[in-house]
Amino acid sequence: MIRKYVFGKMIETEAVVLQIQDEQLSQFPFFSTDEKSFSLKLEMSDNDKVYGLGEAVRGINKRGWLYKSKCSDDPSHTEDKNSLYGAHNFILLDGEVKFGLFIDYPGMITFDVGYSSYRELKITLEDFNCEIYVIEGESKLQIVKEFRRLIGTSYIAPRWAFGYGQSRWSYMNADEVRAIVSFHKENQLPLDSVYLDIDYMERYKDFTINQDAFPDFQEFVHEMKEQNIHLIPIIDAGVKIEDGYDIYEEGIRHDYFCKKENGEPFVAGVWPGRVHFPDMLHKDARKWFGRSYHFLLEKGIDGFWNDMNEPAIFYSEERLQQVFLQIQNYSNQNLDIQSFFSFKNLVETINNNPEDYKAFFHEMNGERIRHDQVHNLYGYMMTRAAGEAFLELQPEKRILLFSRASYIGMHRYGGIWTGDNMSWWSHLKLNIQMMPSLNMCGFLYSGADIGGFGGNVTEDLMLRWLAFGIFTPLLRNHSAMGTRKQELSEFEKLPVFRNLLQIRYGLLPYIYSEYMKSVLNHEMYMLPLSFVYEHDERAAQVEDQLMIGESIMIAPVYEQNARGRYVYLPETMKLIRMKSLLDKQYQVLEQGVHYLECELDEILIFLRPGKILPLSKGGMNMEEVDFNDLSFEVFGDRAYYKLYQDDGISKQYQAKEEWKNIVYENAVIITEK
Ligand code: MIG
Repeated sequence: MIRKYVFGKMIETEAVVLQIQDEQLSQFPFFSTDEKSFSLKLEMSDNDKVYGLGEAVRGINKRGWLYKSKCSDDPSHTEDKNSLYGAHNFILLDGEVKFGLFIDYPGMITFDVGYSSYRELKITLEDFNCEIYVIEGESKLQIVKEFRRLIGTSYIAPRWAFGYGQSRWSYMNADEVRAIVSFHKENQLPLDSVYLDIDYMERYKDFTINQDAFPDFQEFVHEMKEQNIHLIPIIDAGVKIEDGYDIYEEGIRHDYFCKKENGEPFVAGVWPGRVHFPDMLHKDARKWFGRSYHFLLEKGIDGFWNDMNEPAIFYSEERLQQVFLQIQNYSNQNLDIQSFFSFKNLVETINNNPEDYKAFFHEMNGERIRHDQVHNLYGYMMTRAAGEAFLELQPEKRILLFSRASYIGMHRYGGIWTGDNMSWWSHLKLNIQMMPSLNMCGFLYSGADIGGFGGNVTEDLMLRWLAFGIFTPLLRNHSAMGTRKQELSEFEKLPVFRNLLQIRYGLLPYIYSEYMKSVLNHEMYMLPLSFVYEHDERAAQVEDQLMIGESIMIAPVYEQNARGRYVYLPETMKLIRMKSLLDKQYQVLEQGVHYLECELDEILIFLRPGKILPLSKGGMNMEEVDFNDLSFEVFGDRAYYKLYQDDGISKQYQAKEEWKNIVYENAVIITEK
């Protein structure tokens, strides 16, 4: 059951797709509301758990910390932070009362989830112009399902986007890309896509190509396609200010950029130096920006990643000038502790400065709105711009699209990647813990930079991260300039990497089927154990194992030098220990806790009783995977699976009646329509 409460007058976000009748505010359930401090309060019992918040730091159960919904360009995802790139205002309280809460509000929200006081959940907004949905249901999964129905069907990626993607900031020219592709071919390492970071552009200008690096880009895209490789270029939010640059000139001509108070376009510094921000919240500007992707689509490009769309601001022109002026006051001075730190602070607070987000404006449906009030919509609307344009330009085809910044609602247009993590073991764990929360909020096509973006990876970390990554829909190895290289060619244990990737391609019929079913049924593809074993208190304590779809559980190793780990089984399961698609060992394990060895070259998959895991024979890319030539892992005398299949690229999704029934009985598999 979904109930809607309207406080004041919300700035439209279009996060919700269902029409729901408003309820009386005086009947607002569970919480006490305080109109003066713009807050909602609820007393929790000691054992209450709080799930959700999508892209956020810390564990699966969010209790005990303070989170802020505020899309932030912050590459340091440490435990002490309160915000990451996304703003996902959905929480689920699981305790004596059980309900979901979605706060539709485009400004900043603070979720104090038992941080100030362990027993109190306090949610504070900047004003009380919002719409709040309270969702009740029988189980956590039921609540999530209702919520997802409310916000509409998640984005569906093309099937090839479930293959392995290789990325780095940046491959500087076509030959560097060719070298990766041939390395993968020569070494039988599967590969479906190579990502192009900012250097493919001409001096970081959106919708341009660096002609020296990629002399005939269209021909190159074609050459890669012949080898079944998709090139995925990045698009940045800021548009370079430069006379003669068509995108800049069009934006100025039509008045499509965000403005300062005085009506002039706002100037920020990002990659290309001075830029303007397209007003993604302005309908016509959005249409224009989206259509600009045509420049790459027409060259055969079929996937994009949208970056820097919090939007990230290195500096604003005004602030920069002020800082230069103020800094002069410090020269020739004897800097004592105070003056030294204020001097240092001047430069350190120059990027993403909160004041700058108050210095520019949007035009939404004829109304002028200050950016900070709608901050969390910017990345969403940039991605929506692209998504809507794709519908118009290539209506029949699925285009890969994911974004860094996001808000709920964006999940209908694209996926997300979780931004600039580090090559740290703790960030592998964060990746594991964040995935189910993202799924709750509708971001099913998502993943982290595998191996870590910043910092230097080691072979064991890469192996363990990949061993988890092969279960995430977006499977991309990405790393930053200046870090140790982390292409697979850099490592010694190539055969192990080959096997891990082969296992991914073997699992694809299952992964894709479960992903599609989750999208179409408004369910989760990666779940906390407690969402499947609803009343198992022990399962609710497990923060480092996940259910993947309906048949399996995983328990990744995420600690340095660990050669195994403790695993909790909520019920008897069949362990499939895989070294490769052909090397599998089985063991039935009773319900309870087990210590299991897991070497660097092994994947542990736990198959539930009565369930089936379909496997393909693998392949070097998605084209080579035969989705009809399947084998089946089965646990129990009778087992059952519903298999979803389609062509992976058109929008002719398979209707539920057509999903295949796979039945195992009397020691044989029967597949029926
Ligand atoms: O300020 O385009 O998160 O994936 O490689 C860094 C360069 C800008 C941030 C993205 C990262 C990308 C990088 N970008």
